[in-house]
Amino acid sequence: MGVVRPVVGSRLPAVVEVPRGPLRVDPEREGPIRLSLIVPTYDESRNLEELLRQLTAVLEPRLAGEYEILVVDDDSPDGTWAVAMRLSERWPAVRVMRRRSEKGLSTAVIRGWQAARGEVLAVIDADLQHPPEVLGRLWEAMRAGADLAVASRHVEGGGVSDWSALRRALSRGAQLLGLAVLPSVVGRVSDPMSGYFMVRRSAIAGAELSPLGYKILIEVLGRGRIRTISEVGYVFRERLAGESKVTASLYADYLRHLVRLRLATLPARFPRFAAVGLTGVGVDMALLFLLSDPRALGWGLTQSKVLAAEAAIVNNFMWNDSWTFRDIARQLGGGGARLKRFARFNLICGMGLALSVLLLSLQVDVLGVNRYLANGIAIALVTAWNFWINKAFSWAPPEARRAAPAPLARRRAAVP
Ligand SMILES: Nc1nc2c(ncn2[C@@H]2O[C@H](COP(=O)(O)OP(=O)(O)OP(=O)(O)O)[C@@H](O)[C@H]2O)c(=O)[nH]1
Ligand SMILES: [Mg+2]
Repeated sequence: MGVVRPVVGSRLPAVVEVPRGPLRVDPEREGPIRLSLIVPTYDESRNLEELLRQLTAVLEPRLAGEYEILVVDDDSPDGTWAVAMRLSERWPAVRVMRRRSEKGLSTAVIRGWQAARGEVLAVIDADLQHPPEVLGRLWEAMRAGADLAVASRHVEGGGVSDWSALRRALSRGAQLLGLAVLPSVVGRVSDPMSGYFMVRRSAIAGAELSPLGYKILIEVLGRGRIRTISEVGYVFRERLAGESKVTASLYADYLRHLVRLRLATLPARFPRFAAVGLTGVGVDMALLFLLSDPRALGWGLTQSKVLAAEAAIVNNFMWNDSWTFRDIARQLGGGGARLKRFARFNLICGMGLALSVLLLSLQVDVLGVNRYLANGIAIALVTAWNFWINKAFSWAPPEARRAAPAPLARRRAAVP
């Protein structure tokens, strides 16, 4: 950890202004402290005193004078912000932000981080479902060098208390969906739905965050520069008091959030790959006309289609090898190596073709989707398949081939 100048003696003002503008955390703050813990609240007045008592009991022995707890309240009708103000007199590390211009859990957390002074930024729910004592282990993980320390329900020592089968299924289903849409983000942690974690300021500073709904951790993983991750098991407890704010519309938000992040984090090569794919469609169409149309050669349709598709595959390979993946193709070499790449590309695109037929009939015959919409979806999915599988197998950088892909930098529960 860098050198930290504690704010000795100077009490931070208890009322914190709401930052405006883009949701971007600054790289540095005046008078830095070591840890800022954000507590987003909406109608949590009955939980706050007990929560703050437990939080300060964990943090004071470790970080006295070098941490802050920032309650970010969205002008709760039950006056949570007023209760927080009163409690800040008893616990000087507590500060309060009362938001009236914006609403929502994720932006509350980011506005809190923007106003915070910590080198490490953290978040915890206010309803005591996240056991405060786990903070000690998260902090140790950060001290040991992690960029991100996540309290997880799905590693050793983790779990959920009394969840119904339906809620468990919904939670796991959301995780699987995330894995399908954004494997390189959601797959980095065992509990991507966790709302209890710490992240190093330097890992997210400067990145414009754009979350939707509840899943702020996915945003941090997707847009931050996170190299090392630690996970610490915890049991998600029952709410102490008050009511859940989870509604069905949050599932729709989650889906939109995933798609938004997917588009924002597409590799720079993808647009080139998609453009090459379009030229392939042109080649395929033109040849199909030339070979099969009665006004041209008038050959059989199947024979013509196979030739047209193969010509398109050759066209696409040439463009991708000399443009989309040019830098990697150079490292891999020409001649026999290029032929091998072509063979792989051909095989993968062939599988893609079979996949698109399957996807089309599944959507049209089983789900009753409009055939043109279904075709559009099938083309999008198969383009993604072709891109990622070819990236991994046809144009894998030489070093990635020699060593098996390094497991994602992750040390689970590495901390006692
Ligand atoms: N500032 C702010 N906080 C919110 C908002 N919605 C929820 N929160 C807080 O975010 C935390 C998590 O919300 P919960 O409703 O407990 O969600 P959950 O823990 O996923 O679901 P439950 O298990 O049903 O409690 C709590 O501390 C809430 O008070 C919001 O719109 N603004
Ligand atoms: Mg809760």
